[in-house]
Formats: sequence, C-alpha cells, structure tokens
Amino acid sequence: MSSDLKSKFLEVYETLKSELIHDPAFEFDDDSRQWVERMLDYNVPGGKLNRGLSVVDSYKLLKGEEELTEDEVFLACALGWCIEWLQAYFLVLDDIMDESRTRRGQPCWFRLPKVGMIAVNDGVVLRNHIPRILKKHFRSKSYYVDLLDLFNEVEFQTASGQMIDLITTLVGEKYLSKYSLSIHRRIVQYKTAYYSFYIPVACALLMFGENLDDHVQVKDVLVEMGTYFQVQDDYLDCFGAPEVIGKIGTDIEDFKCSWLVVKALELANEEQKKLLNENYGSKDPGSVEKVKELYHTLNLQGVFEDYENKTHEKLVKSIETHPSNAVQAVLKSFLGKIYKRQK
Ligand code: GPP
Ligand code: MG
Ligand code: MG
Ligand code: MG
Repeated sequence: MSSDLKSKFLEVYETLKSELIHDPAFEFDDDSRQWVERMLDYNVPGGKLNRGLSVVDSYKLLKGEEELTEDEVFLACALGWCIEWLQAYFLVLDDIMDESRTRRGQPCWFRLPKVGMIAVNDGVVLRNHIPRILKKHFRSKSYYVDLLDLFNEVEFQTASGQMIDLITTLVGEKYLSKYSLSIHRRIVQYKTAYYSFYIPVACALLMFGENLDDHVQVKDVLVEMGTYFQVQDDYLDCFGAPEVIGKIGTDIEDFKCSWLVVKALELANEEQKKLLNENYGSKDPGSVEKVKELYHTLNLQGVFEDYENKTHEKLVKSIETHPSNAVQAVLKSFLGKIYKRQK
C-alpha cells in the first residue's frame, strides 16, 4: 500500500466527516456538531485501516493495468470508510459489552468521563452514518441497492455472531464442557469474518460491476481467512503485547469461548481441567494468572504456531484453485497482510 494512497484515503475521511457534520437532515448547533466530530475522530480513523484500504486495493487489482480515475479512487475510498465506520460502531459497543479498558492505545470511548453510556447512542449514530454516506455518493449507481443489502446482511451476521459470543458466557451457566472448536467456529465466523474479510472484497466486486452470487468461492475463502484472523485475535488477547495490539485482553475474565480455552480443554489432563474450571471467567488477577500459566504449560504458543502455518498453507492452496488471476491476487494480498501479524 503506497503512502500516497493512504494519504488520499485519509483525505476522503475529512471530506466524509465534513459532509456528515453538515448533514442538512439535522439542524446541528455548535455543541452537537462538535460532539459528532470528536466522536468520529476518536473512534473511526485510529485503527490499522486494513479493512478500508482493502477495498481500494482490491478494486485496483480487479481493474488490472488500467489506471483508476479520480472519481473511482474517491468512491472506493468512500466504501472503504463505510467499513471503517461499521467497525467503529461495532467496537464502541463491543467494548461496553466486554467491559474492556483500552482500544487502539487509548481508553475505550465509553470510559471517558464525559461519555459513559452516551457511547451507546454514539454507536447508533455511527451505524446510521453508513447509509447517509451511501445515499450521498452511490444513490445513482446501478449497484446501490446491492450495496445497501450487503451492509444490512453483514450487520445481521455480525450481530448474530456477537449474540452467541455473549450468551455462551451467561452467568449461572459457566461450565467449560460446553465449549468446543465447532462452537468457537460458529461464533467467529459470524462475529468477525463477514465484516472483516468478506465485505471489503464484496464492495470492490460490486463497484466493478460483478454479481455477488457469482462469487461464492471467493466468499468461502474469505470466511476461512476471517476465521483464522479471529483465532489470531484470541491468541493475541492473551499472548500479544498490549502496547502493540493497543488493547488489554479480557477473554479470560469474560469467560469467552476463545480458541485458547478450547485448545486448553482439548490438551488438559483432569487436574488441569479442574484448575481451568475453578479459575476461568474470574476477574481476580490471581485466577487470571493461573489460567495464563496453564496456557504456557500446555505450550499453546507452539500449538498456535502450528495452526497458523497449516492454515496459511491450506488457504494458499485453496486460493490457487481460483480461475481468475486478478481474484487470486486480491485474496493473496489479503492473506499477506495478516499472516503472522503481531497486532
Ligand atoms: C470481535 O470480537 C467482534 C466484534 C468487534 C463484533 C462486535 C459486534 C457487535 C454487533 C457489537 P472481540 O471482542 O474479540 O474483539 P476485540 O478483541 O477487538 O475486543
Ligand atoms: Mg471485545
Ligand atoms: Mg467481544
Ligand atoms: Mg478479542
């Protein structure tokens, strides 16, 4: 990704933000305008921007040799930002639900004293900005309806995944024996893969004039990649450096059906299972430490490394069966961005 493209992408953010805080559908006053601007600057542009930039990247690869017009660059960036908005909306709410402390190296938005539960409404506002951006810039396009439908479908999938992520942790039903790789897979496929991997490529395909029904194989590979991405997220929650990943893990405290606990359950002897049952899902730092020690004893770092290598190999193989070189390039570029990621 050229730094040129990244600065262009950030320029488009300023344009979209300015349009949103001058949206004629609402009579902004100074306070409300300032609130939205601060809220957007705090929550939308501060991440890795991988999802957003991937739309531009993918569209370029689909076009091949042909140079993008100024207009195409703007539209691809705008779609990329819609995904970043979607991500900001999910993260603002996810951090409340997961009782997280930090995100992207700063306190979670709802942790700011002036914000608190206003963050819930900010999430709703972020979510509503997406159709406003789409209406302003894509209303006259032949693929407008498909875009709206895509964002709606993916939001539904993500919210459903988030729901199963949350209800598996319900107090009073905290027994680990219900956790398995197949439950984990279902959760992460829905809560992460569609909005992180499928939607950027689907946006590029729609803009390129393709019919998404013709790209089921692409979707399947991207969902596999998204699942791998969330396994990495689960791994980094415990083994990542908070300064690098920008957030402090909460999966053990939250009794999450994380890939790590599923693997630990597979490998543990009876005594170790007992330790897990007694300490997993507790907010007590001593209990959390005991779980982490067990993860080390079971060499989950090695188990993860092995999983990562095998998954990478499998993904490359399945990408290489795709008939189009341009599509292969899109998928490989995606995989390259996340393979062995540290954040
Ligand atoms: C990532 O889970 C999943 C999401 C951010 C989707 C949230 C969906 C909603 C409908 C709110 P995670 O909790 O493991 O992410 P992180 O580790 O970044 O907190
Ligand atoms: Mg979370
Ligand atoms: Mg979560
Ligand atoms: Mg996580």
